Amino acid sequence: MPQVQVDDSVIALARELRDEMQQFLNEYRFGMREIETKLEILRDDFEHQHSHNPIEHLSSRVKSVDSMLEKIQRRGVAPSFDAIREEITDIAGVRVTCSFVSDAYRLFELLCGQDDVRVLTVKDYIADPKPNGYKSLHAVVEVPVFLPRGTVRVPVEVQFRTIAMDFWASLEHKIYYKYDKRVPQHLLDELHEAAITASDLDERMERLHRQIRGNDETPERAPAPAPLEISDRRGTHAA
Ligand code: 0O2
Repeated sequence: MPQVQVDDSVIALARELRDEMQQFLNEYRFGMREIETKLEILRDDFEHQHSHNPIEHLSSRVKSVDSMLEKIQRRGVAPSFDAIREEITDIAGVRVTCSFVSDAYRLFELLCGQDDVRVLTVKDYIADPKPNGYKSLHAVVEVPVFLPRGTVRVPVEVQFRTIAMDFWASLEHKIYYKYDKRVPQHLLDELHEAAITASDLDERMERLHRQIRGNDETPERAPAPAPLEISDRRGTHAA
């Protein structure tokens, strides 16, 4: 193996890069925390007002450096922090797992309607599932983070889904990686069927829930979302 000479200047450069990377990732961590707090407040208030907790589970993550590098390469993004900031909008991610489809849309509207939240893109894979059956409502939102050196606006990808959609997505993800992205057709078919079953279960559970609460005039399908209106109102676009 070739020997690499490491002198003081190389070490100083490595430290500088490490510090810059830490600061870069910290901004995403802070943005993620702002969104989590907003969602926790909505959950607590909702529970107090309506005796119903719309959030089953909240989780968050900052993308791993490996996964970030893979996306940078795949998308041909220039290797600068500014370019990455501009192009990769899912470095900070929050996942909101709800009991019912209507809760997912309600939380989406309540979060995206807040004055300091700017909606960048919306992808409604609940209304329009991916061909493999994947369902979730994705929104990339920008929140201000107030730091001693000034305010930075941080994009955070928020995924809203039900427990059934989450169960499906986590199994699909495991299968996808187990087969190194080359999943046999019979498993793909089964996954697709399972996605339909999960969707049926969501509808039945929501119907039952409304009957129990004395409100059974629900349409067969969960109410349609209004992401376009929200995006339009804010002068942004829906993807
Ligand atoms: P992780 O580990 O969750 O971060 P991309 O595919 O990322 O280049 P884009 O437009 O950013 O393009 O993707 P999109 O459609 O908004 O979806 C991004 C995230 O949604 C994924 O993140 C997954 O979390 C989830 N997702 C999207 N499609 C599927 C799917 O078919 N199956 C499952 N299980 N999850 C999906 P990452 O970065 O892949 O992973």
